[in-house]
This record gives sequence, C-alpha cells and structure tokens, in this order.
Amino acid sequence: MGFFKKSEVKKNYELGKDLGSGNFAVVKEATKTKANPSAEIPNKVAIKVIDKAKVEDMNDIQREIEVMGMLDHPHVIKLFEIYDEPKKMMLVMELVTGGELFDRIVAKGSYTEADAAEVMKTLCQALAYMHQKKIVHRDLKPENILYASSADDAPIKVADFGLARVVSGKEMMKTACGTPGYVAPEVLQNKGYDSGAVDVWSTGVILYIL
Ligand code: PIT
Repeated sequence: MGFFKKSEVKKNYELGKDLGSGNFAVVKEATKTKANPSAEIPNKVAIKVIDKAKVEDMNDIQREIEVMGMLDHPHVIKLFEIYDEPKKMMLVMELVTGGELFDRIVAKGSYTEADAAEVMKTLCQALAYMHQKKIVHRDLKPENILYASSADDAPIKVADFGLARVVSGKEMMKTACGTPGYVAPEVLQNKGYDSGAVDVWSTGVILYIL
C-alpha cells in the first residue's frame, strides 16, 4: 500500500496535545515539519497512535485502515498516511477541533429542529456515500461525530472506523457489536442482520436524542 511508511513519524511531525484516548490508542494533535514533502497533507493533523502491545488482533487495525483508505468525503475524517513503527502504528488523519456532537448536545440541552435537521442532512450524506462504497460503520453515536471547528455552524465529520466493515453484496452480518442504546434490535437478536440498515437505526437514535 503506497500509504505505508516505515520511517519514524517524528521525522515528519511534531506531536502536540492529546485530543482523546481509547483502550489501545491516543489521538494527538500534530504539526508537519519541513522534512515532510507531501503537499496534500495540511500543516496541522490528528495522529492516532496505536500501541501494538495492547491490540489483541492487528487484523482489526488493518481493517480500520483499509476502510478509511477507501473514503474521501467532506463529512468523513480523512486518512492521509500511516507510519508502521516496531511498537506503534500511527494513523495521520484530518484534524478537527470542534469536539464531539455528544458534548454539544450536553452543552445545549437540546437542538432546535433546524439545527437537528442540518446535522441529520449531513450525516445522511456521509452515510449514503459510505454505503454506496459498501462500507458500514456499525458504531454511529454522538461520541463518534465530530465538529470541524468550534463555530456554531461548523460542519460535522464521521469518525472512528474501528468497527466498520466492507461488505460484499447481500450477505448478512452476524457479529453483535456497537454501543448499547444505539444498536439495532436485529443485531441484538443475533440471527444475522442486513449490514446497511444498522447504521440507519443508529442515525434514528441520534435524531431522537437531538
Ligand atoms: C480528530 C480530532 C479528534 C479525534 C479524531 C480526529 C479521531 C478520529 C478517528 C478515530 C478513529 C478512527 C477514525 C478517526 O477510526 O478529537 O481530528 O479511531
């Protein structure tokens, strides 16, 4: 994959403050240094630093990279490049600074119908794009929807493709996954489910919350 680099991430980026963290990864703000020749990458990025020792199955990371690498949309966090170091895998991604939809809902209490409609329209556009590429996210929730900036009318971007899959044709999915509260009932029933529909269910829950 043209996207993989063996060199150290520190040769091309200066790592800054933490933006968030999960079980086996931290997302940090980073700035491109002069050494980096790639002109398409903006000066400021977000880098997901994955601790290989803490990942149970590196295939999961491989899949996340595969999915993100297929996506190029104004409302989906973009993946620019990857650094595969002995102990860490670094995903260089688009930087957004507006925080999670989750925190804005908490701060506002509730959205006006017009604001909720704007979020929904954008989310549906991103979802239609992903589904057309046969990608299902499987963990849509306000924590995984980020605002581009702190502006009131900033656009949203879909993030976290850790559970996402590329699906081939009409086959059913079987793995029960996602986040309680946002998971479609057919996923919980464990009899197999139509892949795309589960994202639509989660989107409906998000609309209800807004
Ligand atoms: C940012 C700012 C921020 C978090 C992120 C990006 C994280 C994005 C992300 C995380 C994933 C993934 C895709 C995107 O698969 O506060 O610019 O685990």
